[in-house]
Amino acid sequence: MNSYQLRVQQRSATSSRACRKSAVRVLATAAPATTSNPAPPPHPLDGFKEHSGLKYLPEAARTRALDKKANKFEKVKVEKCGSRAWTDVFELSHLLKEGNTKWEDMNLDDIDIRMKWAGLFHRGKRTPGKFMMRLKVPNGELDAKQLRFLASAIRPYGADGCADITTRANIQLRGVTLPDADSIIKGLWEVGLTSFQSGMDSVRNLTGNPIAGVDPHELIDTRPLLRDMESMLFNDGKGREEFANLPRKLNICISSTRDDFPHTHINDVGFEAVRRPDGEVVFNVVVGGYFSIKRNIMSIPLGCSVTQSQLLPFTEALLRVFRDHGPRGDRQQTRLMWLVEAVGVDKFRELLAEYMGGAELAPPVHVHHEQPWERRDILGVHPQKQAGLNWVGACVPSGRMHAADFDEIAAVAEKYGDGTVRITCEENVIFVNVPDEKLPAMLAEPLFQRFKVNPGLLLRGLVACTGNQFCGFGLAETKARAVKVVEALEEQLELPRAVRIHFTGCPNSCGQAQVGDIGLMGAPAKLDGKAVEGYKIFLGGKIGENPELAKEFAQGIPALESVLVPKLKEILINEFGAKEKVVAA
Ligand code: SRM
Ligand code: SF4
Repeated sequence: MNSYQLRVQQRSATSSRACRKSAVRVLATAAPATTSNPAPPPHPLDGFKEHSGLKYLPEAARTRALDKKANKFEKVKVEKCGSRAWTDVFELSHLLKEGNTKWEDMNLDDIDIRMKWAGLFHRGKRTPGKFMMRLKVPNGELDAKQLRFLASAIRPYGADGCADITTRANIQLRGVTLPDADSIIKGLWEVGLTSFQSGMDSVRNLTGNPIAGVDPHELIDTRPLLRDMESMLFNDGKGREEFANLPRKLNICISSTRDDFPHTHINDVGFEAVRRPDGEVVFNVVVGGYFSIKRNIMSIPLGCSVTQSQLLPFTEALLRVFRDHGPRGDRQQTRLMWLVEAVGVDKFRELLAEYMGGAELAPPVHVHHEQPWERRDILGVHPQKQAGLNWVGACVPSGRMHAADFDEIAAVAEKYGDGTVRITCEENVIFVNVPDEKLPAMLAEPLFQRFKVNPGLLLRGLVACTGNQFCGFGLAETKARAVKVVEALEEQLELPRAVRIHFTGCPNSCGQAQVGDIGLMGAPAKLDGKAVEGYKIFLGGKIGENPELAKEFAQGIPALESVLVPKLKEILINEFGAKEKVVAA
C-alpha cells in the first residue's frame, strides 16, 4: 500500500483531510475563518477571500456553505476554492517534473477533488496516479488541428492512453499524468480547447444540434450561440472564478429541431428554439431535468421564452441565481430542480428577471405541428441544406477512441470535407461539407471499416458510459461488453427497426439508461447464490418531441454474455418485433 492508498483509507475511516505536504505553497490549505480583520471589507471572511470558495457568495449563500449541515464538498470549497486548481495544476506539474515531491504525498482533496475544476479526474481506485482529462467541446465541433493535438496528447501513454466521446458530445482523454498536465493544458489552449471547469460544481459541456449549420430542418445554427455562451461562462477556457462555486453541476443545451438531439428534457437548462408568429426565432426555456442515484426527473417549462439577445444575459443570471440561492445541504438535493421547487417556478422566473436588471421575459411561444415527426437517424450519408454537399455520420462503437483514430479522422475530414467534424451525444462522429463527387472515394477509406457509416440496427444506437474499467463508481463493465453483446444479438436476430440500447455502469446514469429503448444499469446480482456484477434493465425510453423516461423492467441480471444475450434477445423479440435469423441449412 503506498502513501496515497494509506491516506485514502484513513480518510474514509476518519473523514479527516490532513495535508501532509503543507509546505508545498500552492497546495497549502486556506487559513480558518477569522473575524479579526480590521480592514473595511464588508464581510468578516473577506480576509481570505482569495483562497476561499466563499469569495463570490452573498451572505445567505455563505451561511448555507458554512452551515454544519452543508455537504462535504461545500467544506472542501470553503477551505479552498476549486478555481485554485487553475494555477495549482501548473505548479504541481512543475514540482513533480522536478522530482521534488510525489503525487502520492499531496493534499488528498487537491488531488481527488479540486483538480476536477481543472478537468483532471484522478482514477485513484482503478489506476492510481493516472488521470482522466475532461475537455469542453461546445456543440461537439472539432477541427483537424484539434483532433491531431488530441492524438498527440494520448499517444505517449501507450496502452493506457485512449479517449472517449462522451454522452455530452465531449472528449475525455485517459492515462494523463500530473507532470504532463501543464503542457497538455497549454496545448489545448493553443488549439482553442480547454479542460477547465469541466468537472465538479461547474457547467458541463454545452450541447446543441450535432448537424448545426448544415441541417435543412434547423431553426437556427446552435454553434455560434454555444461558442459565445462558452466563452462568456468560462472566460475563453481560462476559467471564470465567479462561477467556480455553484451548488452542483449544471447541464445546459440548445435544441434547434424537433429531434431534440441534445435532450433538453434531461438537462438542468434547455433552450428550445421556436419561431414566433413575427418570424423571429426565440427559445422556450425548460428547467430542472436530471438523473442521479436517488431521483430522475424530466425538465419542466419555466413559463417564458428568451430572445437571441437575451440568451447570454439570461444564462449568466441563471448561474448567479443558482449560485446565490441554490441549496448546499444534502448533496442529493442540490441540483437546479431543488431550487426551482423550493422557490416555485414563478418566483424562480421573477428572480431571473430581477438578476437581469428587471428584464421583461416574454411568455413561451405556443408550438403546434400538424404532422408527426420521426426523430432522424443522422448516421450514414445525408444531403445538407447546401446543395451538392453532404454530412456523413459514422458509428464509433461505444465512443472509444485511440490516437490513430483522431489522426485518421482529421485526415479524412481534410481530404473530403472542410476539415471539421462533429461528435455526438450518442458517441459518434459526423463529417460535414463533403461534395457529392467525393463520396465514393471517402466511403472506401479504411477508417469506415472500423467506424461504420451503415452499422447494424443495434450498434448504430448503442451508447455506453465509462463503466468500471476506469470509473470508481462503476458496478459493471460497460463499453467492451456492450459492443460484444449487440454484435452477438445482431448475428442472431432480424430487426424491423433500429433499437437504441444504453449501457450505464451505475445509477448515476451517465450513459442515460432511462432514455434508451432498452437501458442497462450496473447493479448487484447473484449467480448460484454468489454476488456477481449485474444489471437492471429499463424499457421504453423515448427521445425527441414527446420524451418519456424508461421504466425499470428487470433487475439482478448477471453481467455475463451467456445471460445477457438470451435475455435481451427475448426482449427484442417480445417488445420490438425482432425475429430469429433463419440459418441456411
Ligand atoms: Fe457522469 C459522475 C462520467 C455524463 C450523471 N460521471 C461522473 C464521474 C465524473 C464520476 C467519477 O469521478 O468517476 C464519471 C467519470 C468516469 C470516467 O472516468 O469517465 C462520469 N458522465 C461521465 C461520462 C464520461 C459518461 C460517458 O461515458 O459519456 C459523461 C461525461 C459528460 C461530459 O462530457 O461532461 C457523463 N453524467 C453524465 C450524464 C449524461 C448527461 O449529461 O446527459 C449524467 C446524467 C444527467 C445529469 O447529470 O443529470 C451524469 N455523473 C452523473 C452523476 C449524477 C449526478 C447527480 O446529480 O447525482 C455523477 C455523480 C456526481 O456528480 O456526484 C456523475
Ligand atoms: Fe461511472 Fe456510474 Fe457514470 Fe458510468 S454511470 S461513468 S459507472 S459514475
